[in-house]
Amino acid sequence: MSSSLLDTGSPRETGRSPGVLALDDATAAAVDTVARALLPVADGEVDAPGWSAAARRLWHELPTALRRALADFRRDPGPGGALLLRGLPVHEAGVPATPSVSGSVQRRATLPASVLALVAHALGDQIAYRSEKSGALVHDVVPVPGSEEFQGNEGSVLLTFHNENAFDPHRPDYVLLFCLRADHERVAGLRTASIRQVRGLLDERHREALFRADFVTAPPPSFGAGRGRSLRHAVLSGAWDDPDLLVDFAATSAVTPRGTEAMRALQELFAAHADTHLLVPGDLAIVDNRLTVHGRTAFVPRYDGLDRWLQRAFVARDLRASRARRAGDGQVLADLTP
Ligand SMILES: O=C(O)CCC(=O)C(=O)O
Ligand SMILES: [Fe+2]
Repeated sequence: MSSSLLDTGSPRETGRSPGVLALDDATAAAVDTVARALLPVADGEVDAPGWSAAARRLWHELPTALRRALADFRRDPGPGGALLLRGLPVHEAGVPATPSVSGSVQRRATLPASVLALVAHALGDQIAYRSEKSGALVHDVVPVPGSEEFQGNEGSVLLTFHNENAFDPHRPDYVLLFCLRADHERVAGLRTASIRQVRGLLDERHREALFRADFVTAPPPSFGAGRGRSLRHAVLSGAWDDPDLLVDFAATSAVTPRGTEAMRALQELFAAHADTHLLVPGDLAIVDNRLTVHGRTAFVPRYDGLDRWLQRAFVARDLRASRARRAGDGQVLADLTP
């Protein structure tokens, strides 16, 4: 199979694997109230320690149905390894023009940033990386003029499947993607594919090859070029019948021919069994980055202020594990030292 056939993202919404929680109006209104209580804290500075500290306390005030769904997902992310929350408050009429500059982030508290922080703290601790998007906790995922072909979230061509920050031993456990605005043509699909969806379909010899430490992974372009690559690692690890997954099809390469063949087989299975989510405003997708890769189908930006706009946050389940990389026990991880 040619590589162009491997990864043709379908613009149709597919799949039923991820859990979905659609909030009713009363539940959404209750979330709105809690999110608004967070807005003025720490003078509305999202990256101030006081803001996250408040989010860590306030998420307990979220409606029970939402907290229960998040606790269940945290314990067992299900076959699809992703959870889609629908109907969260974004108040579309008040959403400003979609930014279009490279590296765009949200440092001032907004309603979507508050919702992200509350959901993040229900799952763990919100983290960021010093070298990515200037270390901010809330990232804009928007198309950027001139970056159309970029294999990163500023591009608009097909974005191949990846575990987020796969090269980093302290990669996030969860990636949160909150939709403020869909693309004009409603064809940009967030795609998710979990190893649980395809593990039973992998040939035994491919599975065995993927369990070997025969792979290396380079940092993504969002970290800037030339930051070296990971130590050799396995793509599958842990339980033979329910493994963890670590791969980025744009950045991981095998050091053996059988590894290359096995990665290709895995990529074909993901392409065939992925779930595609055409996110609309108020949808928040939570991807379990230990089991699930994600990507995005292509779309055509217009750069008219009404382009697709997601806001993104990362979560670590065990913040302590990265303490040596976090000055002052903050939430921003320093670069990996070579
Ligand atoms: O644009 C998307 O739907 C996903 C982009 C992505 O992979 C990311 O922001 O981590
Ligand atoms: Fe990503």
